Amino acid sequence: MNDEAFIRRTFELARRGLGTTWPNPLVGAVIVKDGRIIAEGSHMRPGGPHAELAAIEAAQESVVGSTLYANLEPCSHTNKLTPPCAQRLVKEGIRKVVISNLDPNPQVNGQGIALLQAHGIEVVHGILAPEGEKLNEVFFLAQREQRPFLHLKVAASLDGKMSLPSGESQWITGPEARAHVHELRAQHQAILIGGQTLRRDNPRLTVRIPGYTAAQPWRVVVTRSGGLPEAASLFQDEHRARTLVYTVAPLNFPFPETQVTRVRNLRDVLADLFRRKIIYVMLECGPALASEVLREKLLDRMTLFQSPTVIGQGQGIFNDFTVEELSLRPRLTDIETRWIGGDQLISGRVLCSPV
Ligand code: AOF
Ligand code: ZN
Repeated sequence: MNDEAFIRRTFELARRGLGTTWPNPLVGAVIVKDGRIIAEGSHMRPGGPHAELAAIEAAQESVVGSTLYANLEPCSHTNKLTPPCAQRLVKEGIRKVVISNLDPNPQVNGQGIALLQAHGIEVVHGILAPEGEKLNEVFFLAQREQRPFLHLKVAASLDGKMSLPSGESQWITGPEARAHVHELRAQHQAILIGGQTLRRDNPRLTVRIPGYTAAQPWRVVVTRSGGLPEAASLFQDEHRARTLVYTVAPLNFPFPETQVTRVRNLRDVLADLFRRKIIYVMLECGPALASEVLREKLLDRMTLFQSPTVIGQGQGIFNDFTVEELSLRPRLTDIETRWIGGDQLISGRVLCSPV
């Protein structure tokens, strides 16, 4: 096996933590001696062992003189939950470290590598770097922009409609696509909707997968008017302490468990979520909020479940969004498509720069 193959293995190991590592990155590590893997590790949860440490602890033989592969630069900062990895690798007598990406966390960002090199460890970086970036697109964006990554999920018809003019939208896509939404919810830290969707659909926004025991995502409601129905499931069900409300207008809310925060705009909402270490948010909102997020150039990924049916008059996904000229229209890049039951999944990164 060569460097790329070992780094690919670290990607697989990293993915084991998908949904449970936030706000930490997805990291996998393998330790290689005489060309064969002697130990593997994954980072699984914040506060838990980093991937490098998990691999060291899994080793059944001495790691002295071996090569450690990891998709992310080993950390070197000390003001945090767990001990730094770079110092540990030095102590363990690792001879060489091969990684995919630098850690964009300003407290690491090259310093992990510098520490290793200062102790005579050979470091190679940049192996499969674009794939590594994609794997950690959420963590990297959050670190660079200091805000959560926003992922819009929508179900729509061939003609891009989410509902009839009456608001009826249950169900545009089939049962397989709807089940897949629960898999997506489980990967995110929070599901965000607007007041309009709350009033119209009274959604639960929970993960409903048989045997699912991990934490439920936060449910986030953003409202301008403050007019929210108190009987809504989000304020009444057993997860009501996991509901956050952001309101522009003053709001007197009778539920002590639901945290209400006054904001001026969407940026304030994102700043507060980020302060709470919420970095991966799925939007299950309607056209008004989806359009605002797009206008503000804050949409990072969009996943569309497109049903091969026609709705005609109805609510378009981005009804309140206007482009001045075609060359300025937002578009998806790095697209993945596949069929989920009778609906097509189309997912990609959102680009708002001119064509
Ligand atoms: C690594 N390996 O497996 C991870 C790293 O709060 P802590 O102690 O878990 O530290 C979190 C920071 O460490 C996180 O922001 C990121 O910069 C880095 N994550 N680094 O060497 C790992 N998960
Ligand atoms: Zn670390």
